[in-house]
Amino acid sequence: MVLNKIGHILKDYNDFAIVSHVSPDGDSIGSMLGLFNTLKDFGKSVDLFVDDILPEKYSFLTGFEHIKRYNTGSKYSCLIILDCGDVDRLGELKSLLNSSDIIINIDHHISNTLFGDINYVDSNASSVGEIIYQILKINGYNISKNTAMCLYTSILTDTGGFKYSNTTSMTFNIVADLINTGINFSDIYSKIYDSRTLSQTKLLGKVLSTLEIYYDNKVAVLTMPYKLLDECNAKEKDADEFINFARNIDTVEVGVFIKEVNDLKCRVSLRSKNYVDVSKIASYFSGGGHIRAAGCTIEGSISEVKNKILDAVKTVLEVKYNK
Ligand SMILES: [Mn+2]
Repeated sequence: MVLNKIGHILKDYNDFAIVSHVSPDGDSIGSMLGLFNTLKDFGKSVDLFVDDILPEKYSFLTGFEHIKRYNTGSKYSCLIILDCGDVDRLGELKSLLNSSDIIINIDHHISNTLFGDINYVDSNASSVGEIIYQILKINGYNISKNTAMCLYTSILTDTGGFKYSNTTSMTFNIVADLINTGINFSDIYSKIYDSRTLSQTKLLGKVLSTLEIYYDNKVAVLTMPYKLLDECNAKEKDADEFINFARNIDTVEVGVFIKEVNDLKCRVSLRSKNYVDVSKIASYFSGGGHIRAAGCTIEGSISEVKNKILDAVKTVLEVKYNK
């Protein structure tokens, strides 16, 4: 069985590199560090890589400070790739593929291209954290409190706080076991979800003040002129979650967030609640995504882009309005 095979490699090999995707999230960071902490307890040499800036809110996890962005040409006996559907998700760290004896690919994306020498892809797992838990359990590893914090973070974030449909009874069984190690799960929750930097909070205030409502209160639009980022000393990433404030308005079906990239184009995020397929709207503008969450880039000033996207949303809403 693949999980045992992976277990043997974890025991037999001595030097590892663990790498995950660009735009790191709670699952990629949590699963990397969960595995890292366990291997370190067994005296293994483990290097960690992510080709991106890391979200600070995960810095409370043990080992976070060891995650490096660049590989300076080291060789590894075993390269473990987590939460990546394909090798392009590694960014520049794709170079690591040629610097190890064996590649283990562990993932939960159904689209995984099985690029490893050993592949374990479980699309029923809520998160890679859940898979790492199973690998450790099946192979007789004791799960320490540090590892449990990391795996809990993985599962918590990839299930959206246990609210997405990928949450199963297995998820809760695993979480129960992790909680039994004595982790402070409410503290982890508030570190991840109840924490915002001052710059982010200032930016949120300015973005919320741009709120506009259309089509019988079914569509909410937020905009972010790029000058706001300088004014608030914030980065575009700081605004990632702001679209939820548009979508979460009780009467709203479609939330739109228009981020000005420069004078010539804007990035648009779309979220829907119950019945609108926003991926259709995004693909009309050569973007993509899922039914309830999608995005695209549209040429034009904020007001031009707003008009274009509102026209498209109107068509999909299939209701007659006189502007
Ligand atoms: Mn994941």
